[in-house]
Amino acid sequence: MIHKRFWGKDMSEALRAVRISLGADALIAETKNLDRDLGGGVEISTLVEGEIRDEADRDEVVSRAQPQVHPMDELREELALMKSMLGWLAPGLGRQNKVIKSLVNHGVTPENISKLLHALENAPGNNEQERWQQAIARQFPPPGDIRKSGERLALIGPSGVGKTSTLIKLTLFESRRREGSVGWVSMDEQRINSAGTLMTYAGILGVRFERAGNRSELKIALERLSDCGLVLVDTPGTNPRDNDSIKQLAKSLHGLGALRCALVLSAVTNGADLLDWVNSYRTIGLHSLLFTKLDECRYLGPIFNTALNAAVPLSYITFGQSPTEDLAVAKPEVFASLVLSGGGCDD
Ligand SMILES: Nc1nc2c(ncn2[C@@H]2O[C@H](COP(=O)(O)OP(=O)(O)OP(=O)(O)O)[C@@H](O)[C@H]2O)c(=O)[nH]1
Ligand SMILES: [Mg+2]
Repeated sequence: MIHKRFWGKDMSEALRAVRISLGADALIAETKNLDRDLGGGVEISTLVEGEIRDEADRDEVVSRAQPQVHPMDELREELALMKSMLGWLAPGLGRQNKVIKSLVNHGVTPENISKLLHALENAPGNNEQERWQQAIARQFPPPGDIRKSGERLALIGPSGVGKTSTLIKLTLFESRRREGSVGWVSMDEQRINSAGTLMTYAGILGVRFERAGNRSELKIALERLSDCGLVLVDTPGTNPRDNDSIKQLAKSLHGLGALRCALVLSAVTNGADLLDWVNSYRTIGLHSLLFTKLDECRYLGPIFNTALNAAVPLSYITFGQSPTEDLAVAKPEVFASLVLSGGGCDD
């Protein structure tokens, strides 16, 4: 390794000289502000692999005469410089820190990254990976999956997010974990096909089936299914921005004993809408959040941020169209490993 020095009239110019000569991965050993009687400006010492052949190998002075640069190239160059400077000022935030890079790539907000860095300080673990895993997992509330007995759960949410498919997946998943019969109530009466399809599935799976168009019919349906260990209620899709339809749904579900609500949201939704929608449905009383379509989405930042900021337990995630395989309990560790793995966006 040899030391090679670069000068510029200021830090940007000196760093630009380093980048042009050695590339973005140059190892910066030291920077100095030079006294005026030494010519002023900034000197950067770098470490370079190789041997000294002549003095030109050792020192490089930036030419003050800059060629004409296109504004976009200048902007790109400025960004690259800022990146180099950040890497130098805070080596932990540089490219070497794969975890932060992965979180940034996924779209986790700076506020949440900062929360995680804070949690990392006290996180247990035998290595960096385990400590990150713990720091992330600890940010989530315990999973709000279905109770072992007597659960009555309504799946609510915007249209097309996967409420009905998830109800079928949940039944198959939970049937493996519990004894006793399962009942379904379809409130999706406006669309005959939807309730009809569900009734067909109920026949195939041996699930008790009821329909309900309003609150009093739902009350009766729940009473009829009172001997079922698990009852799932399918609701029609609502527009999260339409307060009236949300109020209507709240009226239908309110005050029905043990009935709880899971808000179903598609992972393929931008973060701002996700948080907005959680707040719209909050008036109904949310027991948990359930994210669907993880298989369709590459960037998990939006659901990660929502899960962290909404302060509502997560219950399940779905990640495909197979009713038998594509659902899992949303354990905090699962989220941690999904964002730590880079989610395929490391490149
Ligand atoms: N790729 C993928 N598709 C899914 C997933 N979950 C549901 N879908 C698909 O999403 C589409 C809509 O699913 P539904 O279950 O009908 O959605 P919904 O919320 O009941 O719709 P509405 O009743 O119209 O509000 C269907 O084509 C499902 O197969 C998932 O996890 N991954
Ligand atoms: Mg449906």
